[in-house]
Amino acid sequence: MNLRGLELRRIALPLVSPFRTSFGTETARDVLLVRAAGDGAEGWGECVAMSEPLYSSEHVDGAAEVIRRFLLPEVVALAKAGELTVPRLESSLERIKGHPMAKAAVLTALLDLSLRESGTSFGTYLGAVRPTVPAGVSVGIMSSIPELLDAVDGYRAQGYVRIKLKIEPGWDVDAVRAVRERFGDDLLLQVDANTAYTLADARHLARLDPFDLLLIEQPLPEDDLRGHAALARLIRTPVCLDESITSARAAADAIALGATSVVNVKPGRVGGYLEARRVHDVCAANGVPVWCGGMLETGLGRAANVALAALPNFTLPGDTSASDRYFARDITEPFVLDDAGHVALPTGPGLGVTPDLDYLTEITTATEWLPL
Ligand code: OSB
Ligand code: MG
Repeated sequence: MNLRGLELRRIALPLVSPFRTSFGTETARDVLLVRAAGDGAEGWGECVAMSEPLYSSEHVDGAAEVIRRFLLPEVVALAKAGELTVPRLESSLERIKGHPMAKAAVLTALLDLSLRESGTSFGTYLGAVRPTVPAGVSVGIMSSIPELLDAVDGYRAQGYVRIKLKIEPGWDVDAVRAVRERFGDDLLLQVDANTAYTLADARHLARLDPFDLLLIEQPLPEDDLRGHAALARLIRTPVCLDESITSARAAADAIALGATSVVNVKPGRVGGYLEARRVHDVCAANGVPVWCGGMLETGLGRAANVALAALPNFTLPGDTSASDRYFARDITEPFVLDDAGHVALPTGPGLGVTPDLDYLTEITTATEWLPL
């Protein structure tokens, strides 16, 4: 890999509708993109940190600062030694604590560059076993039940094979009951609390038991593995962890404790696609199914996620929705749902999609060139 430098590019991309979770409302994506410039080829990595540290401790300004100040020197040192490969960089970055989303963005840009150079697709590199993956959709908290039912109805009409409802205290049992009653028992349905409850809510959360949910995602705080294990013994709905799973080791720990029986895999949260694959592997070895989460990615991040979601132990539909669920216009060729409610893996080298540079220029709010 012959790297000339990294470009940090910040873009502002409006969402088609506000996305409300228990931690806040998002109306536009504020995305940091990393472009790895080689000789001829280039690679892209999307940083999934949000503007504010409300999902996890990272945020976009912080990620940019960490990349320029702490990650770039590691890249430079390996490049100068003629030893720059993605696996080596991943281990060099271990000495920098935390900041998995910043690391994932840099590692993904370099992985994309090296795969484009070798003519290998992300799917082939990661070990994909299917050409398409089933798509679910994450439905935000709404201001009324009729509004929620309309939204779910619309997504079902588009072909989404699984619905995930965002929940919080005051928007949980009634919302789930309404969706179950309206759309029937066959609908694949799950909920995501983004840490909004405590173990004291166990009896309340047990009221979701009759609705046969696939899972409840991250009901309790990120660092409360013991609480999740206790909750899992008090409710019938399977507990799935998102925020808590920060590495393959964390996944192994959570499984051993009985804190999770399904795992949401998000590459940004665990520091990139190599670690995401290890999370997949450790879950597979323990008989724990996984699915691919999302962070409202553009087509660049989505391309890599869809490739990951084609690994064998991704047995549940992911939050790998079509581009138009998020954006009126994506920055790459759009991802679309096929007749079966699946999204196809790009087949070209690397991510297999390219950003539209004219459109990118239009929505860019800042760029910074970091030469090697
Ligand atoms: O918890 O899964 C989450 C979006 C942003 C931050 C956290 C989460 C989400 C989603 C949306 O649920 C998933 C998507 O469609 O990208
Ligand atoms: Mg989640």
